[in-house]
Amino acid sequence: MSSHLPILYSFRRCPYAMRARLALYSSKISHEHREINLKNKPLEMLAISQKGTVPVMFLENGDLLEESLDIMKWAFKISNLPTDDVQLIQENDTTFKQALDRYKYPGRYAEEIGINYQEECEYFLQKLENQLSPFLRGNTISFLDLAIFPFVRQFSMVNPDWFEIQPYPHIKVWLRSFISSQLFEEVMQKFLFWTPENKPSLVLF
Ligand SMILES: N[C@@H](CCC(=O)N[C@@H](CS)C(=O)NCC(=O)O)C(=O)O
Repeated sequence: MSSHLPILYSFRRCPYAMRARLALYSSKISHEHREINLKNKPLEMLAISQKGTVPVMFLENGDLLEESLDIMKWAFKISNLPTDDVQLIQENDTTFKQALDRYKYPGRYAEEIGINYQEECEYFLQKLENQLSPFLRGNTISFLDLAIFPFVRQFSMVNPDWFEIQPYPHIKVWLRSFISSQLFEEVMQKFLFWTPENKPSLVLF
């Protein structure tokens, strides 16, 4: 069964999928949500997007958005909100994300000997701490906040007791304001894994 809405293939805890959903929900874009099992990806998704990562968004006109930032930009364009393509997002997606994966999963990567990945992550956190006022672009939540927040949340959850006593007052307020928001609650709602037989899960605005 299918709807006539854009289709989002997503995974609840994936930070890339989370940023895409944050943009879709804050832009109030109705869509069909397809929750996937990363260990058993549906053939329907792999047939349209061979690279096999989420999020993937399949538009009504047949276009495909295979990068989370492209989904965000598409959503923001529709709702006439300004997008952002700054160095900070690039840094988040490269050096910070690499260090975060190694901090989160010690022993999984070969090159980690002698490197303190928590400290590596903190170079980036310090930049955010200095820029937050109270959001990354001033008084209102912007594209930049939505793009980066899920990754910093992940960092804060690796060792929450340690994080709680670190001197990042602005980041902590920023994280709390997101985590306690209605937007975040909506974006984190739970869906069963999608199957073609079941009724589609529609997110309607
Ligand atoms: N550059 C991609 C990265 C997406 C990505 O790596 N997503 C992860 C989940 S968080 C994934 O789908 N990995 C494939 C897998 O685990 O098989 C984007 O921004 O959308």
